[in-house]
Amino acid sequence: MKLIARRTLIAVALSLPAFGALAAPLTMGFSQVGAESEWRTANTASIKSAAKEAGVTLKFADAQQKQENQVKAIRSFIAQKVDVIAFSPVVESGWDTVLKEAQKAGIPVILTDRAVKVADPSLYVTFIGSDFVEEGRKAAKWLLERAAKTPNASLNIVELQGTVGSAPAIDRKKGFEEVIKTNPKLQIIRSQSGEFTRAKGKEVMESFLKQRDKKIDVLYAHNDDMAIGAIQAIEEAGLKPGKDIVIISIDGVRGAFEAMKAGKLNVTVECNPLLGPQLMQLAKDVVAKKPVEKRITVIEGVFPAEVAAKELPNRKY
Ligand code: GYE
Repeated sequence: MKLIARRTLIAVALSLPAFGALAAPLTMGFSQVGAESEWRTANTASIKSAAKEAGVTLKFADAQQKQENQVKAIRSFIAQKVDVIAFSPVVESGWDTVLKEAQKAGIPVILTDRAVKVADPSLYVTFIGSDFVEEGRKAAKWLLERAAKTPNASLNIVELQGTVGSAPAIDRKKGFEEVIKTNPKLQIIRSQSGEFTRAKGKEVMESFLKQRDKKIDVLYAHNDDMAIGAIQAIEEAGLKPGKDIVIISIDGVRGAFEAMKAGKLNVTVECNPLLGPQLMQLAKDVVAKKPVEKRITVIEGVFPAEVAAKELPNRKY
């Protein structure tokens, strides 16, 4: 009798949350793409603060937009025997080998922000991030509606693509093209990578503007930072961004709202970088072997310049 009572007591005590909290904190190895944009800075801040809040020990590595650095970081997380690896893959392909190594070591992998193309989807547990194809479609739909106001005019579009081979660059191009091809008056006349940075966005826009064979009516930039860089190039060329050239971009960072308020950017499609809290919860569930969805998307909006002044104070990144 006495024995049973004591056992029950121990069982109850072990299930109390206080005992759970005494367990060793979960260790996460996180390999970040880099610090290429305002979006990325907000994403990193969200992950770091959410880890602190959730009591997760975070080993954070910045890959400076290089896949080889990410592979190295993942290998070092495996060697350190972390509980879970999370990463935002700079490009889509080339991950099979290193992910197999993680799987062999029994360390679960969570993808955040960007997707990968792997032959065996069991190489990662889950992917949390935006639907980039849909973002491209939203950008194009905004343009179609605007173009409908001047049905006879042809519009020449230049495109600043993100990092070559990255999921957001591939998908944002795909979604945009899918929608604009429904109106033959809309044509992409030039398209080049600006690597998701302001500096490169400016440089590529300068080269677009120098080629004077065709008038540029619209700029579609795969992120706000490249659009902001391009705005500078357009102004230096003596043109009015947002007026002489209509500008569409993606992310919805503070800098974009400021540019819209100043009348220099026409619309931004939201892409939410604040993935930290959800990622930490997911990591805990994954380590506890709870079932999780294979694909978790983020709900996002579209913000035209007309609402920029009203929305700016509400923006969290
Ligand atoms: O749009 C861009 C960043 O992967 C969604 O990467 C992210 C993209 C974001 O550099 O600004």
